[in-house]
Amino acid sequence: MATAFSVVAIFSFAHCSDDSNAASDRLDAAESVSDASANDAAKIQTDGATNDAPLSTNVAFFDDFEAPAIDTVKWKALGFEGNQQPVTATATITTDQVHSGTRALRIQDGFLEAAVPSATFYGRVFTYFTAEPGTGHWVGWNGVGPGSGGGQKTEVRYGGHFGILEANYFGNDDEVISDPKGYCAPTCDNGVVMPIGKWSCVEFYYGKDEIRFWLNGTEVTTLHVTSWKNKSAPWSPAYDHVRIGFHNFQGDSSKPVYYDDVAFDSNRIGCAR
Ligand SMILES: [Ca+2]
Repeated sequence: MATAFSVVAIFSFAHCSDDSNAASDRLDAAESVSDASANDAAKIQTDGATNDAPLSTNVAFFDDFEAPAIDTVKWKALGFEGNQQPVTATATITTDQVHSGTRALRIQDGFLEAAVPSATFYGRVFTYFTAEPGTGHWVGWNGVGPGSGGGQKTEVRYGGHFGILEANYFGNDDEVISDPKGYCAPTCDNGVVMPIGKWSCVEFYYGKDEIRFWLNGTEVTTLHVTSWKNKSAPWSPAYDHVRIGFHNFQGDSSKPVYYDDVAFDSNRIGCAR
């Protein structure tokens, strides 16, 4: 198993499809982060379910998905990464799982894209993963800007790989793994896992040659990236759009992922509003 997660495997995703039991062997530390924040999220969810005041005020962009259809002024629905033409079926309004009110966003293998609120920006989403993403490479949250080649945009991505959260840079597919050992050598056992079957508060920051990530109010400091393994600054594009969604490059993308109470702003938003 250890050799399957070698540095060589980083550059050959085809070798990373071994969906072992690693996901069930997470560090206690990662679990405690999830548990602590889950309490906060559950409290907010309870408040939201009673149709109290909106969770977010005074932010540049906010959507609680309470309208009966996707707001096409705010959002454009896309297919999965690398297949970016509009695919409206990937994003629907649902009552299946809600964080606030009576409706939320349901994503099925694709992304919603919005214009960024400012050149550097923070995002806050509540998200509900219905299934363990497995050890394949998956993406959930992207800051995008013009690419050097004029084709697919430069995508600065947060998601997961090897069963734990990670950051990923496209076009060179550089990765930063949430395991403090980095690049999973020899294992990814110290990484931070995405909670499953519960609402989680995910926050991200896209700055100039800097990105940061928080899970349920606690920063995943191993995902604070200022320089990639194979690409030093300047590397950040002139961000023009932000995407939320889900796609698994090497695994099952058929399970829905839910979003609610999405906010973007030039200042950090936090999970409490
Ligand atoms: Ca809602």
